[in-house]
Order: sequence, then C-alpha cells, then structure tokens
Amino acid sequence: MFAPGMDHQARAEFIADVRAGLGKSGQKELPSSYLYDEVGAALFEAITVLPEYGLTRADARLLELHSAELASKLPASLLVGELGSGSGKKTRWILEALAARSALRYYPIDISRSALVKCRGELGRIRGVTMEEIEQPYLEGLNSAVARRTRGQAVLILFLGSTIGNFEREEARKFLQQVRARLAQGDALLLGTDLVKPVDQLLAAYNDATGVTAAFNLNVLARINRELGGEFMLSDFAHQAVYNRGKHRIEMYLRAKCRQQARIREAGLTVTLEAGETIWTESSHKFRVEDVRALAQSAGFCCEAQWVDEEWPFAESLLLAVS
Ligand code: AVI
Repeated sequence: MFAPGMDHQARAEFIADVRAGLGKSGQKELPSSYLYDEVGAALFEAITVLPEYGLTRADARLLELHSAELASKLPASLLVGELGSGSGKKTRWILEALAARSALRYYPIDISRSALVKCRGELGRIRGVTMEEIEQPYLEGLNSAVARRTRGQAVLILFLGSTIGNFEREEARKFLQQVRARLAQGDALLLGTDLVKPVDQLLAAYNDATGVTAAFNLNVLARINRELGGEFMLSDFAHQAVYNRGKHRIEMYLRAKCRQQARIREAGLTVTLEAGETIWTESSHKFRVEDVRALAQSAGFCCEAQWVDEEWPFAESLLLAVS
C-alpha cells in the first residue's frame, strides 16, 4: 500500500534505504526520517508534551521570552523561511514579533503535505503575515523561498526544535554549509539546539514512563509492515535508548527479544535478527553552547546572539551569514 502523499521516487528511496539498512551484516539501521509518517508525527507531537521531555517547552519558552529582542536585531524588510513546518506557539512568537514592525512573508518548507496543512491551520491567520507553503525537501525548498526575495530584502531561516541534532555531526556541518551557500551575506539563521545535560534527565526523556517514545520508535517497523508488506512482529522488539557519553548523544535502537526472521515483500528482503541484535533508528546529539558557535563558524556563519534556557538546557542561536 502506498503511504498517502508518498510519490514513486520517495517510495523507491524508502525501499532502497530499508534494503541497505536492514540487509547489513553489522549494525542494522534505518534512517530516522522514516520515523515520521502520519502515525509517527502524531506520536512525536505526544512526546513534546510528556513531562519527561522538556526540549520543546524550552524551545518555546526561549522564543516567547526573546522574540522581541531577536526582531530588534534583524532588518525590517524580511522574508522568513522555516525548515520543517512550524507549528503552534514557538513559530507564532517569532512571526508576531517580526510582523509588529513590518509586514512579512512566511514560507514553511516541508515534504509532508499534511504537516503543511496543519501549519496553515495554526499560523495562517497572523496579522501582517502572508504565508505560502513550500512542499519540497529542505534545500530545494530553501532555493524556492530565497528566489522569492524582493530587492533589498533580507532572509531569516528558522531551524528549530534541535532537528539539527538528528544529523551526524559531520552531516550537520555540511548541511549548514549548504544552507549558507543559498544565503547572502547578512541573512540570518535561527538555530535551536538541545544542550548537554545530566544523563539521568536525558535517559528519562527518551525512555518515558508512558511508553510514547517506545511506540514512536516501534512505529517504524509498523510502517514497513503497512507500506512495504513487512512481517515484523512488533511484540518481539523492545525500545532501547542509551546515552553515548563519548559522542554526547542519545541513541535509539529496536532490540530483538528473540532470534527471528521477517520478510519484507516489497523490498524482496528477508531480515534475520539474532536475540539481542539491534536496529539503530535515531541519534539525538546534544551540544555545548561553544560547540554551536564553532559549528556555525565552520559553516560560514557568526553567532550574533545566543539565548539559553536554564530549566531545560537548550540554546537558541542567531547566526549571521558572513563571507
Ligand atoms: C525531532 N527531534 C529533535 C527529536 C529528538 O529529541 O531528537 C526526536 C525524538 N526522538 C525521540 N524523542 C524525540
């Protein structure tokens, strides 16, 4: 069955990634982007309100407190693009603060049509803000947004929620370089990053008592069953989230509780897992504030301002494109 909104190319990529990741003889893996089908996106929304998971609340708190100051640091004539469709409070704080100075155009960029529809519902009626959805991958969408810049206008790109933390460190640097390459000097990027914090706090956030994160993780196998004719028995897998101290990141796995085989019809693959063998499904990197500044610098940005939440260490960094 086709996932709603998944075109032929996206489906072919899904099959190729499943084959490559689950066909490996060493550590099996699935790219974390496949956690977010419609069910996964709804489960992630639920994660953001869990008492153990303070990340999203910290992000929103910082933007509520500092959006006016952020606006004061940016030119009045501004085009705003967001990587990922902004939802709810956090993007609203920024758009309202910016539009209080002068009207602006806002371009949420997302490959998920349903996420964009939701975004319109939440942010489509802010006074002084004209919104136009861009249904494309991040970098293509960024090209489309920047192409709409009018003479003398600056660009502000939002990349919130520590999504950058789900990239491998080197991939994150390359991605920010690619963003920088699409911007002009003086354009800005607002980057949200989750910070290093006590390990117990992190482990609780990714092993919540209600089991929502476990369901979010397991859903990737359910998705393979639904969309690719997979035969995984979900009850034979356990969610596992561990902290890698050397790499400052949470790693999420699905651990096989027993030896098993699962056929995935559409991928022409039979996956064999030994008892205790794992599938790596996500990394969530944590940063120190100085790491963010160094990362920014290596990608062609300078850090103009940084705001940190003390309750749940999280940073919002305003980065300016430099030559
Ligand atoms: C979207 N991203 C920043 C989340 C994170 O914390 O890495 C995804 C997530 N995975 C498990 N819980 C939340």
